[in-house]
Amino acid sequence: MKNKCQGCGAVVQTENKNLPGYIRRDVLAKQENEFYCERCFNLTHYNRKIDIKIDEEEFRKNIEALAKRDVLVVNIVDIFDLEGTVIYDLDKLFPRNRKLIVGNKFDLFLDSVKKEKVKNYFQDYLHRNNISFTETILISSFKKADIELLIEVILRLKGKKDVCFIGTTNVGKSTLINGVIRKLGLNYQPLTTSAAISTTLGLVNISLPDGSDLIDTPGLPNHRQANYYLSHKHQELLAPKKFIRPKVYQLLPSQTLFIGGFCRLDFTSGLSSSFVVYVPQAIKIHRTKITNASEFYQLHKDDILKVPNAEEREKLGDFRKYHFSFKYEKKDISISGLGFITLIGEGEVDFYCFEKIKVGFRSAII
Ligand SMILES: Nc1nc2c(ncn2[C@@H]2O[C@H](COP(=O)(O)OP(=O)(O)O)[C@@H](O)[C@H]2O)c(=O)[nH]1
Ligand SMILES: [Mg+2]
Repeated sequence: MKNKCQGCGAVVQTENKNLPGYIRRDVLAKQENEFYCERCFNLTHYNRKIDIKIDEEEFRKNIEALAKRDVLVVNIVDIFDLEGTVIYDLDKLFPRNRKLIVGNKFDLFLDSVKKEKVKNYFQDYLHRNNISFTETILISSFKKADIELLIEVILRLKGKKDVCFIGTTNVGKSTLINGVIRKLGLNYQPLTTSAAISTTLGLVNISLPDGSDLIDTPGLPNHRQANYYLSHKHQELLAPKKFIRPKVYQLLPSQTLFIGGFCRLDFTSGLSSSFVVYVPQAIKIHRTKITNASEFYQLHKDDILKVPNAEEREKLGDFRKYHFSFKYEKKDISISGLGFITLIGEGEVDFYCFEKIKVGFRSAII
């Protein structure tokens, strides 16, 4: 009998409910080959979550073991949160391996967005950050044709080697592996996936038809992504299952936009400009005057803005202030785990966001 949970890869144990891999002794006795731990069962059937965070050391340990082997590395990133999910020391972690870097969740962009353009941006970003790769692709876990493309590229690059999927938490590694299992008709139960972070807890091995292994790994904990600090319910709000509809605001200097209770954008000077907000539907966007903004936040952070709540704000730390200028060229302010705001026009912006969340300023991705 196997000794690992098929859903999350945790080594099974019958002693402590609050540790990874727990399963009741009597339930375990009835299992044959593949089984799920209690946490995976609850997560899959009742969407009930037991919070277990794996630490970075655990991630590094898995990676070191894999790096010693001659595996094809498939690094999944979330193309909607590129800056927040790229692994900047990928080359150091895998100095010798071939690397396929996959931009997942492309479905979050509208259909009208040109894949080629985003792909160029993606590759350019990797080059600028000195991250080497054998190939890149842009896909969505939810599109059959994309899973076929992913399989085709992996088979072409892997030769006889094993393949491991790595990435930060929540980029869709396990969802993609489930797509591969389904598409190839492999005899495995699906891995556990969820909007909660740290769903996968150990290595999961899937045998491919040629006898090599496909390995799922726990994600690298992402301390600079908003969802790391949120409740399970709010993590779900930030994991949309289909495209994000942009919301356009035409602002005059002296106006403010709140992006939920996460960020505040003060348009301090310039010409009337467009601010296009790409964040999940459930996040409330509110426009007001700069002169009213502080008072508005104090009064309405819990009823109108709502997310994050008081407990989450505590974890997210203080607001940090940024200053951005834009003119001629379209720019994005990216907010890791939330989305981005495209600035079109001319002006100066003071931007506030919780210090723990990674904020970037870039040429517009679309
Ligand atoms: N919109 C969108 N969501 C995805 C995609 N792939 C995965 N997800 C969602 O992202 C969350 C994390 O997925 P999971 O496979 O558990 O990520 P892992 O931590 O990398 O294994 C889940 O809510 C998935 O449904 C995708 O291609 N598009
Ligand atoms: Mg996973």
